[in-house]
Amino acid sequence: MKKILIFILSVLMVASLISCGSVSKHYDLDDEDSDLVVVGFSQPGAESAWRVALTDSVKDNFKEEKGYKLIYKDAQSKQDNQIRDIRTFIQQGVDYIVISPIVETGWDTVLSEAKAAGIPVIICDRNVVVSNESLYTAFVGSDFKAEGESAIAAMERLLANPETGEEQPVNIVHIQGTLGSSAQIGRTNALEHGLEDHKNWQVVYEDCGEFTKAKAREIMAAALEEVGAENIDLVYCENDEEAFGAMAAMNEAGVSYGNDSDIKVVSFDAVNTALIMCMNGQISVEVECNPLQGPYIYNLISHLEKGEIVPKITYVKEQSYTPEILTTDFIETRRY
Ligand code: GYE
Repeated sequence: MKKILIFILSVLMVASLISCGSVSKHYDLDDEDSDLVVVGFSQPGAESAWRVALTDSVKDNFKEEKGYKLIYKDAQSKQDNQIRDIRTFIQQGVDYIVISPIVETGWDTVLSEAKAAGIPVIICDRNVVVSNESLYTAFVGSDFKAEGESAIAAMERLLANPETGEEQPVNIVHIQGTLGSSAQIGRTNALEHGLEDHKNWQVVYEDCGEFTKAKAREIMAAALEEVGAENIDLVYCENDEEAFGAMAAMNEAGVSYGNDSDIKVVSFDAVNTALIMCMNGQISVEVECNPLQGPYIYNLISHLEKGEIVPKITYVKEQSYTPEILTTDFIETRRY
């Protein structure tokens, strides 16, 4: 009788350990994958060529032959989906979570859950604003303030009139990125400072293009209709997709733009198609935003795997371009 009781108790103990998941990690992996380090990667969406390049860069670095298994989730441009994806990673018991946050705020609860589960979180691309910095391990991405300042400095050079030194009025159409994202905040703040410093600059039309070509095309068409092409001197697009949309709208309306025309285009990202347009003078300023962040994230996680301390903030290398410094040879060497 005693033996039967001990047997039943042991069966119950094992069963309860398995069901509450405390025996081991419990992601859906085949047995042969069990030595792999599992990384959950949460992207906000796939709204731009830039983001696809970021996804590819992360996927290329976390391969099985290097000892990693990457679980990738696309939140379809909704923060709620992204939070749900992160919760799924926590339930799966992944080893690391990498997040490119759609907007800066609203992450405290889910990041606390990851922390309570003992899963280190790397924030990449855009940043988060949280009540306690210990809710994530490290950030890798762009310095959006520096990007914006670089755009403004290039605009000052572009718009200066060296002969007269005169400050002509500059009417700007401002197409913003996803509101509340660090990329939008840094790039918009820089323009706002530029407006304060240059009393002859003014925004004549502003709307949010969600970092997409389709939205930006509608915004530019509306701006041309309401303000009139003759009253526009510059279009400040917060990413390349938006610049493509704005240029499409100007093409449709038969409005010329570019370095030799009255309407200049300024854009961020510097994906290869946009750099070619910059080299050809259609876009006057391209500020690079570097999506090749996979190697940086890989490097951080490799150090964490060895139990080493990693820097809290790592900015990726970026620069800006204007037509005269670009060549086909250079553009061909680039990977995005
Ligand atoms: O500029 C844009 C993308 O967060 C830096 O998001 C990123 C931005 C990038 O969709 O193209």
